[in-house]
Amino acid sequence: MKYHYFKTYTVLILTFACLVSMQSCKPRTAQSAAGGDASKSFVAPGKYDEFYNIVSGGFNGQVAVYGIPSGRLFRIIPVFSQSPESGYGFSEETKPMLNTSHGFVPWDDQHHIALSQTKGEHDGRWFFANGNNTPRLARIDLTTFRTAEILEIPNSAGNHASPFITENSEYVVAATRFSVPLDDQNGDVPINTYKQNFKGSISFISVNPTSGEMNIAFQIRTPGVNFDLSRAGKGKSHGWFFFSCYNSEKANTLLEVNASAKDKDFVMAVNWKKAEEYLSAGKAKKQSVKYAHNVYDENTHSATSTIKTEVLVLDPADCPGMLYLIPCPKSPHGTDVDPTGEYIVASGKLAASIPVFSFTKLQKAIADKAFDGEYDGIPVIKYEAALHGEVVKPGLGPLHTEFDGLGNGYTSMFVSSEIVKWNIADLKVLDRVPTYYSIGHLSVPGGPTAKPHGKYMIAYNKITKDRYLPTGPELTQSAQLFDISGEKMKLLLDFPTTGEPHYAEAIPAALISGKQRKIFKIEENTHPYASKGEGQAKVERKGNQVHVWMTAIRSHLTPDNLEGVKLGDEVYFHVTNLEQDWDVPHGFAIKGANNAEILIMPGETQTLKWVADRVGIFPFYCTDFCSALHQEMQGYLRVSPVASNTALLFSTGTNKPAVSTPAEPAAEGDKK
Ligand code: K7E
Ligand code: CUA
Repeated sequence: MKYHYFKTYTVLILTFACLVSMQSCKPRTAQSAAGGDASKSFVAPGKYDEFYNIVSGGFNGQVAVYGIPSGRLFRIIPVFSQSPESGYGFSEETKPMLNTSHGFVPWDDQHHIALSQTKGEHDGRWFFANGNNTPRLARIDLTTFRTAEILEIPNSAGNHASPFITENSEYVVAATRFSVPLDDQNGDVPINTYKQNFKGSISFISVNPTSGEMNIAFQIRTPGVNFDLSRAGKGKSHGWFFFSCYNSEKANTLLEVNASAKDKDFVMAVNWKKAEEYLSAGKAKKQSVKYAHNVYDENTHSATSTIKTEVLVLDPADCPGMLYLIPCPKSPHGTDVDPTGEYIVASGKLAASIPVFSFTKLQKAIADKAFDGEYDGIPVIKYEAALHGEVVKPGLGPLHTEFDGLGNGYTSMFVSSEIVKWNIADLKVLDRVPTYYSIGHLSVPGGPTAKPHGKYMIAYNKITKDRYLPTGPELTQSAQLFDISGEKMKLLLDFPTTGEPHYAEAIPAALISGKQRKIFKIEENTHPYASKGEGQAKVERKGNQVHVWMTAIRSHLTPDNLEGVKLGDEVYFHVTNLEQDWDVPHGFAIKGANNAEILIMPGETQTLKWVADRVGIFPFYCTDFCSALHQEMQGYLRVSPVASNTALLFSTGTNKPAVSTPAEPAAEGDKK
């Protein structure tokens, strides 16, 4: 179990709750949950799912794609972690994607995703994904289902409140979970000087409307709180962002207790249109920082990593009217905005009710200066002045809320393991349904947009317990599909998931399925080591580097006999897949390689680096079962001692030299 924080409270609060009322403390077993209407989730063989479900991978650093309603797993997209399946992060071309100011970082903790939007609706172009640990933001292209770009976030430590997107994908935001000393300050300070030296940061990352390319437009320096989650305003609240923050106590130790001391933390309301005005008025200051910006090019089939050194920073002290704080009970986790943009729902993990704020009231409160003092110079709005109302006794441990577009909110309750449906206008609880067990995030297709698609709801649970066949100390992760088309929520299906899912979004398949990239055109391949035909296959030596221009086509590799490599040589296999048919990858692997295979799509070139660590014969082969003669798709590389005079030779189908020479005895020093 990964959420120790919650686990402690689970026991405490459940015990307490069971004493006070028996609500939701009935023992639930797999048996009592039987009766899911599986037929509604059945997708017949050969038929397609209605939605793609794009699901964060948590500590596996990847993103998984499932079909809804079937729950079938289609693909795991490598994002922040190396993937031996595709060679992502192992091939020479993709290694730069995982470069950071800390060097090569082949893993991250991936919590939230955000699908691109136009006019508040899904447009099916890209999705964005956060790396929590070494703060990064990725953009994934929905025509290739591949990571196209990764941007490191400076002045951040724990990129949790990220990525959240505006109505027209103007910005994705990335706010730091951990406040820390700024990157250009001496960070060698006593930890107990937190209150003086630690600062928060919110980054506004612009998205190029054509290419999707990301750029840190500006950052806002904030008090040293912990940012948790966020949503952009929409409709009438377009131009605003709402962030949940906790640890307004600014504790630096035992946060479990010390960050729960105050009755209320905050929702921070950010007027980003105002921030833009201050930016154009020249109010931002340049700060020296260091962060990596990595971009993958589909023509060179290679990523480049650029280190950037500057960021523009807005200080709230210079920018009145840009930030406001709304008090919010008990360590708020999710902050969600309803489809109209009028209501902001903030879920305090330890709160007994769910406050729903009104954007209209918030604007009035600001105009009337209905403030309750300041926090670090930022006006604190009177709680009641911004409050639409509270959902009373919704359940225990509210975390996240999604919407159906019919005026209802659906809130996940971690502690009482249920989803509660409530009406946004009158705040009445309409229905509740148990989840198995301890739900974290939930997803309604289109839930965060202005026009939810509704119909289904998926729960991503934190505890699996007895739902599946056991698999040793760690059980599979568990999602559950519900039908929300009627008044009552109905369980349809359990399906296991990979990694540890946090947030997910679902999008109608029709918005994506028709624009899939099928091949890379070989004539558009500008990789410097591409061979656009077998005639271009060759081998060249540069010092102790040997470059092999290799081609792959059903069912042979060219060249497939290679001699003249010497002990200690670095061999670069640049393999071009000459196929121009959909779904005909070839793979490449060689014995003793200290990395993974590479998997090369039609028309693409990818490079595997291999070091000759001993004298001998090394077979290599295609790893993807590509044809009836796939098992014949193989070759040999000969490694000779350093002092040998074996000539550099390569061939396919003929023997070069016609009569082979035996290897010279190994010279002293060649043996390993
Ligand atoms: Cu898992 Cu969104 Cu990181 Cu809540 S967070 S569950
Ligand atoms: Cu190519 Cu198997």
